[in-house]
Amino acid sequence: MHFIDEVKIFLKAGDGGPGCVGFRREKFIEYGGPNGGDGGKGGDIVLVCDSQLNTLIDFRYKQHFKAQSGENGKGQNRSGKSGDDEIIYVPIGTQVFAEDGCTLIYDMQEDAERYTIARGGDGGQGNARFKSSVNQAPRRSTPGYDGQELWVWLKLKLISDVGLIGMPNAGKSTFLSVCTSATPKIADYPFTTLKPQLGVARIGDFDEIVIADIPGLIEGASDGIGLGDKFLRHIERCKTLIHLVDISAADPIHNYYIVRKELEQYSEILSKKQEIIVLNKCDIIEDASHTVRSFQDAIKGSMVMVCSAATNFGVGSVLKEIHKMLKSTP
Ligand SMILES: Nc1nc2c(ncn2[C@@H]2O[C@H](COP(=O)(O)OP(=O)(O)OP(=O)(O)O)[C@@H](O)[C@H]2O)c(=O)[nH]1
Ligand SMILES: [Mg+2]
Repeated sequence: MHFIDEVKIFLKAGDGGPGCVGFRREKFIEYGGPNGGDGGKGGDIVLVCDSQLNTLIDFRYKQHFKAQSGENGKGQNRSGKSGDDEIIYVPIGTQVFAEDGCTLIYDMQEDAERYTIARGGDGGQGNARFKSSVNQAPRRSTPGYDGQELWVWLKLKLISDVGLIGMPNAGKSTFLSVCTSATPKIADYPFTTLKPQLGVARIGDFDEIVIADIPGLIEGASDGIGLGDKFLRHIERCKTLIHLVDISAADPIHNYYIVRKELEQYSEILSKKQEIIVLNKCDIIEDASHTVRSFQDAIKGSMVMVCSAATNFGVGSVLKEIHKMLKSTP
């Protein structure tokens, strides 16, 4: 599933430090010559690809980036220190566009790839540079040059890792809302979700899983009943599926097979994807273990788990299992 994640950020490279006006002042040395050093160069702004990142979500909190300016030149012909570069880490596949949003500046494609997007200004010249045969004591220096500043768009096509499938009202959107910061519409009637929605679940400090919530499937979806099965194309490229089943329904196993049948009719690729069956709404029923066992007996080869998305019970364990599954899927 492709979703565009995009942010507009402001970049300001460091200004160059000004050159210095200075003269050699030592005992017994009259008319010591000019010795003002050059200013340091301003830091660049550098984009670096990081394969650990999946989204541009961090840019929600920080949109302005500024590199350090160069230091002033100093006496005794000492140059000012250059400013540090500002490094901005972006996920692989991030495209950098100019402020107009459509002129492509650069495409970040490989891990650890670097691209200098804004150059720091050069430092100014100290007065030692202006010494000549006719002017032995110049009082002239130049200021540093300004660092480049610009607005750019970063755009990323997201591909979800996990697709959430199930009948309407199974609790797919509720599940997405508790494990990610997405805020899908949730309501107690079928077809609340009308178009796909993505969320990003954080696993530990470093890993992220992109989950796609799509409208529910009912019997005959492949013939266009309900909202049809056209949304399934959005999860065709997911690595794995979470199949949510409402455990409180009259016949959960039958409901499971209805959705499976629609998947199989839609495409072989989709029907062969690894899935975890998650029996949701376990808070409503007395004893879930009986239903779990009958699922395990009826459906071989898929993992069966229990959760209550509404109370956030078991959701963490489902995420852990799906994370493990993703790690082992090439
Ligand atoms: N008791 C209980 N209710 C739940 C649970 N999860 C979801 N619900 C309720 O079930 C109803 C449907 O939830 P949604 O998340 O909208 O279901 P959905 O699968 O996204 O439905 P569609 O978008 O229509 O396909 C809502 O009223 C939720 O509050 C749960 O674990 N326990
Ligand atoms: Mg929904």
